Amino acid sequence: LPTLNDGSIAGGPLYVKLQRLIENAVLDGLLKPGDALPPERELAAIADISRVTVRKAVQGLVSDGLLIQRHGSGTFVAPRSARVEQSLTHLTSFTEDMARRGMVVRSTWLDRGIYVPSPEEMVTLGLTSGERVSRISRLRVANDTPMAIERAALSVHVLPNPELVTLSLYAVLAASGNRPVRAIQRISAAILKENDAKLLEVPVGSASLNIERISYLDSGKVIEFTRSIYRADAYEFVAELKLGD
Ligand code: 16G
Repeated sequence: LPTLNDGSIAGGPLYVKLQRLIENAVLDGLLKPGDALPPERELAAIADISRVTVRKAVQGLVSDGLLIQRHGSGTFVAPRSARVEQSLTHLTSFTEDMARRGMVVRSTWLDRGIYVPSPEEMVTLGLTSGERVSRISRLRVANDTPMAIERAALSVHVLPNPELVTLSLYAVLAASGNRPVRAIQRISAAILKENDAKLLEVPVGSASLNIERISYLDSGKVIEFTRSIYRADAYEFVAELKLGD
């Protein structure tokens, strides 16, 4: 691994830099699935950072599913799944998720406009009467594979012009100080019907993971109500579980 101070990794906290370094090493094939990570004290010496920082970086990558820890024998690069894995512990956007894996993101627009809200949108987004919604519906594609159909609804006060979203919705929200910081996500299984199956380029009757995300600002204000249909053969969700009290 190169050192953290050689300028090859952009700024940010040291543990994040170390995470990028390890992620890049995996992307570039320097570290392969099943490979052991050097011990904590060695990583600390190589990167010239404290063991506490190394531990924080490694634990983050374990929660993300990139690394696995085996008690007594160390930390390893997780076996690569045939599916794209999304962590259930971090609030990230599709663009960020794919970019982190070195995948090229593209979207096909299905719909983009301002509408009279449905009763469900009114309640979920907490709209006042007469308030409109911006809806953006996209087929999300990574490395030329259609991954998901995503239909997002936001108050026009949050997104006055849906045409502004070209690549990333969250980037547009961040620019106006509306990037959500918390979300509730529900995932359920479903079977794809004709139209959706066609868009996702899988046979009718294939399985999908249907996800509903309601995301919030720090103030508790609802920002986004999004329904997504993910291809079950292309995507899986990973969460680290801890014994609670
Ligand atoms: C993710 C979110 C979706 C959000 C989108 C923004 C899930 C299930 N959904 O796909 O709610 O609107 O990211 O992505 O993770 P963007 O910033 O790339 O447009």
